[in-house]
Amino acid sequence: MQKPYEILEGVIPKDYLEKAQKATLELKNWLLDNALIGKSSNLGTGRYWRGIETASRISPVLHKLYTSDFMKGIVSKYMSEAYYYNDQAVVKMPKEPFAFPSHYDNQYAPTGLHQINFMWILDDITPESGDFKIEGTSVRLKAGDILVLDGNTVHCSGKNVTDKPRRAWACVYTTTDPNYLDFFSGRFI
Ligand SMILES: O=C(O)CCC(=O)C(=O)O
Repeated sequence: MQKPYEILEGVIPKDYLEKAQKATLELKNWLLDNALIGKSSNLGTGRYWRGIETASRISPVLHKLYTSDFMKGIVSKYMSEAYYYNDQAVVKMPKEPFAFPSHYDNQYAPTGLHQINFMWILDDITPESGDFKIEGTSVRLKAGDILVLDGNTVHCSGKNVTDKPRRAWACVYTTTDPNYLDFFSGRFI
């Protein structure tokens, strides 16, 4: 993509937003209730951590949205070819020690694989709910927005110190077939 990021304000239809809010929170509760963090997993990197990788392998609701015509319409504005790769539920529970150090998404993939992250914002992101910084600057994001983040754009986020969960869902596609570890593979566009 041309710019490091773009914010598509209020683009998620209300019923999709509600479905994703519910599904991501259910996944996080499943992860916590079963004390899975740190255990080996057959999703993504092979170990459960606080974010849930390839979430739509577990959630049929998220799978429908990750592969939907709605996403196709948005993704096709940025990518002439797109492959499934990862959809990650990022739910920060109240006071959970869950923050992202400065990183760019492509650093976690093999050299040459380029990702674009279409992050569904499911709750408002404020300095208190997990300050989101892109290239060093805080950005305000609202429930219903999609943050389109190029895989080379440096970003980070803080802990959620509010008393409510803060949910986001990263729908990530690659410009070439990833065919890599246990992530998704296959053509979307
Ligand atoms: O939701 C967040 O706080 C950050 C997520 C993130 O950095 C990522 O998915 O790469």
